[in-house]
Amino acid sequence: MAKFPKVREQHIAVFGESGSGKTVLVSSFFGPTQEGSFKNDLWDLVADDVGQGVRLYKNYLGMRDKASAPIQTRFRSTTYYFSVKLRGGDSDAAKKRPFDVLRLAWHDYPGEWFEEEPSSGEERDRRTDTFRSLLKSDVAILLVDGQKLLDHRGQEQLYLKSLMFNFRQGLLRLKNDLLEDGPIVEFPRIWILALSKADLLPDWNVDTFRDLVILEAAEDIEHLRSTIAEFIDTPAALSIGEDFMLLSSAKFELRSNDQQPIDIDLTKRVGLDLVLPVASLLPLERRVQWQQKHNIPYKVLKSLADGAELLAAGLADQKFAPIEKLLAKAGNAGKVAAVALPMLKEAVKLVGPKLEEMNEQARAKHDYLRATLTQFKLDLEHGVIDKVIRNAK
Ligand SMILES: Nc1nc2c(ncn2[C@@H]2O[C@H](COP(=O)(O)OP(=O)(O)O)[C@@H](O)[C@H]2O)c(=O)[nH]1
Ligand SMILES: [Mg+2]
Repeated sequence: MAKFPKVREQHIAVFGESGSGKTVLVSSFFGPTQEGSFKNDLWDLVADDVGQGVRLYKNYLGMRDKASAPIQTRFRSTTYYFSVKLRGGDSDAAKKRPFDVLRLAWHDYPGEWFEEEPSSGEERDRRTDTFRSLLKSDVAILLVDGQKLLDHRGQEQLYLKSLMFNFRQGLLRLKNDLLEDGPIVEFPRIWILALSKADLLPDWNVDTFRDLVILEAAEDIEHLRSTIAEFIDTPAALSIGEDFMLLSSAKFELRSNDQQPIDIDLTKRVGLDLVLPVASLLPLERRVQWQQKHNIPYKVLKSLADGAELLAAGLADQKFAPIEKLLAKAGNAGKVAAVALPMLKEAVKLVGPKLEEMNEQARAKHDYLRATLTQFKLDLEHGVIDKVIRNAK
C-alpha cells in the first residue's frame, strides 16, 4: 500500500534581473488562492512553509489594499514550496490515483547574481550550490522586463542584448564548478521567454513579443542556447527561444509625477494561471516531440519529465496500476520508453471538444486528478487561443 498522501514534485525556475517582477509574480500567483472568497472545486493551494505563505499573502494584501509593492529583496535566492492538494481524498477514484498532491517548487533566482561578480570564494560556492538546487526544474522562465522595453523604446536591442549577455556570463561563471562530474543530465531543458509586466504593453500579444525578440535578439538567444548546450548531456533535448509567454501580476496604475502606484488591480492578471499547467504538462509534451525526432536516452527523457507516464495515463483515462508496475521494473528503460510513447502521444493529442468532454466527465465522476489534468490542458489550450502563450511546434 502506497503511503498517503502520495506526492508528485514539479520544479520551475524563474530567472530575471532585479526589479523584473519575480517577487510580485510569486505573491500574485499565491495570494488570490488564500482569499476567503477564492473558489476552486478541484484543488486547494497551500504553502508548505507556513511562514513563507504568510509573507507572500501579506505582500499580496499590501498590493491589493494599500497599493504598495513588496520591498525589494536583493541578493537572496528563495525557493517557495506549494502544494496543490487534490480534492476528494477518500473517494474510490482517489484510492487508485497515483498521486494526491502536486508539489510545485518555485525557485526565485536572484538576478543580481548574473549582473555582478561574486564578492568572495564563499559567495561563489553559495551561488553554485543554489544553482545546483534548481537543476531539478524541467522548465525555466526567463523574464524580459516590460518596463525596460518601454524605457528602451526604439532601442530594445540594447536591453535584450545586455539581458542575454549577463545571463550567459552568469552561467559561464558557474560552468567549471557545475561540470565537475561531466555533462549534466538533469537540467532545465525548456526555457520560456516571458514578458513580465505585460500590462504596460496592453496592445501586445505573445506574437508581438516573440517577433520583437527574434528581430532584435535572435543571435543572442542562439548564443545562450549554445552556451547551455555545453552544460548538458544530449543537447538535442533543449529548447530555448521557442516558447514565449506574457505575464502580468496585476494592472499597475502609476501616478504620473513620481511613478508611484496609486492602484494595483490584482484581478487583472495575465498568464499566472498557466504556471501550473506549464510546469506539469509542457515537459510531457516536449518529451514526446523530442522522442519522436531524436534518439534520446531514457535517463534524459525520464529526467525531463519524470512521472510523465502517470500524468499521461491521468489525462488519457487509462488505468494507473499497470503503468506503476512497469515503472517499478528498474533496469528495463528501453521497454518503459517504448511502451510509454504511444500513451504519451495519445495524451498529448487530446484537444478541443474531446478534451472538454473528458474534463466534464471527470468532474461528474468526482475524479479530481483527471479533472485537474484535463483542466490544465484546457487552460494551456485557451492560453494559446488568447495569444498569451506560444509553444514550440
Ligand atoms: N506594471 C507592472 N509592474 C510590476 C509588475 N510586477 C512588478 N512590477 C513593478 O516592479 C517592481 C519590482 O518587482 P519585484 O517583484 O520586487 O522584482 P524582483 O526584484 O524581480 O523580485 C515592483 O515594485 C512593481 O513596481 C507587473 O506585473 N506590472
Ligand atoms: Mg525579489
